[in-house]
Amino acid sequence: MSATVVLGLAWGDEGKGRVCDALAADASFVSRYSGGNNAGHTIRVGKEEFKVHLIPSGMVREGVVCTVGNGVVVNPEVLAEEVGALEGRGLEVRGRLKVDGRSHLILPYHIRLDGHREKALGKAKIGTTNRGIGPAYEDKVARVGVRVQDVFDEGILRTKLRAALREKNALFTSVYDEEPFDVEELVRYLLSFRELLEPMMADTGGMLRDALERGEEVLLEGAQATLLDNDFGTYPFVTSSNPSAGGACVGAGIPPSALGEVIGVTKAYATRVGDGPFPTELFDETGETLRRVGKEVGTTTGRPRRCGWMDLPALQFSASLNGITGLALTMLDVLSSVDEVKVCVGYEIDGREVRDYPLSQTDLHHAKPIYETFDGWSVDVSGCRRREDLPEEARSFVQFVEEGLGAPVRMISVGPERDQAIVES
Ligand code: 2SA
Ligand code: MG
Repeated sequence: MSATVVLGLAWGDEGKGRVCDALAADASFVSRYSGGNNAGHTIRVGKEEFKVHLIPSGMVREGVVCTVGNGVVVNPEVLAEEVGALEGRGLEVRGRLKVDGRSHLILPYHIRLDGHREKALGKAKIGTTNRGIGPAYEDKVARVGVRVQDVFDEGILRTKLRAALREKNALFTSVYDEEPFDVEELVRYLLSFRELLEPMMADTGGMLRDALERGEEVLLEGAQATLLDNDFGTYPFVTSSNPSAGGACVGAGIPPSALGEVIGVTKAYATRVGDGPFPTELFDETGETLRRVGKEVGTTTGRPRRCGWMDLPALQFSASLNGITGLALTMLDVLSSVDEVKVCVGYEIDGREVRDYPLSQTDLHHAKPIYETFDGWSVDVSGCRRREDLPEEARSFVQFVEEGLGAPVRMISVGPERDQAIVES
């Protein structure tokens, strides 16, 4: 047995929660390894819909232990809210949820800074979720972060908060003309989470390594996606962590040799929420249709998502970077709403024809997609459970994507319900 990573190949919201939920049936652990409550994972169980932002989506599977890895940034208020909300709906959460003692905390000053940064960027804003993600990771790298374990040592906590606020309070008061943060108030605030965190705090990487040693299946649940990766995404329009497969090992605390499968998830079209280049974005009726039929609204912020056609060179870059061993193609049913389906297979950049995803950000901003057009199928595919059940046009599209990305399709989603999927082994 080994660890399986489920990650997004584009800009997020590919339906990773859904794919994880299906794979969690065979797993004993599901772990988040990057990001924080900027994620929004939706899982449907019968008539019930669960939305989680911080807690791994494996929580809705009874018996699965969920871990929030060292690479995740944890807002303790959101943790408390999500635990309460899931327990309120009858799920057993506390006994099955572990949070790494090395995880960094998102504190109120991070959220305030996130807002100020965006305002200062003006038109060049990133379009963050305003959850304090970037500033929390900055503090981690700058070595002034506060970690989950610090909550259990009041002296250390005070010292660290003082260090974290030294420059920030000067900024808040002199540049933004705001009240400074009070260290003692923050100490009290954080101590109030001791009761919640104490039974949850663990060496989650150690737990996963032990489980792997025992031959159990571990699922690593990606958040955001490869093209939002701080190193490999459309920088600076990215998040501040590494959602790609390399980040899974560092953020979950397991060795690279433990990775077995890497499942890349992509929608049958493309969406992006937040700013940044998106060559295949549609500004017409078709884009509207995809947004309406696909219910493309941000799970965390409620922002309408930008919609467009699948960008194959971008996905090929992601597939290669992550070394995907399998593919999950989601929202195929949404394409039943359009007459023809397009896939970008290259770009025209300042008069040149280019087949590969560009390295240069300037090129990406200038890239005009070159499309391959497929006949639409315009019939309801939600009842299909085998690939043979799909209309021929849809089968050709799936095969084209599968061949283009060089990895076998493991799952095709054909509707929002848990069972509305074609599963291939
Ligand atoms: P941040 O907040 O610093 O991570 O924002 C940086 C960029 O990363 C994008 N980002 C996301 N993109 C898609 N989905 C995300 N999760 C939510 C969802 C988003 C929402 O599932 O719908 O509700 O708006 C997510 N999280 C971060 C973000 O848009 C910035 O471009
Ligand atoms: Mg999402």
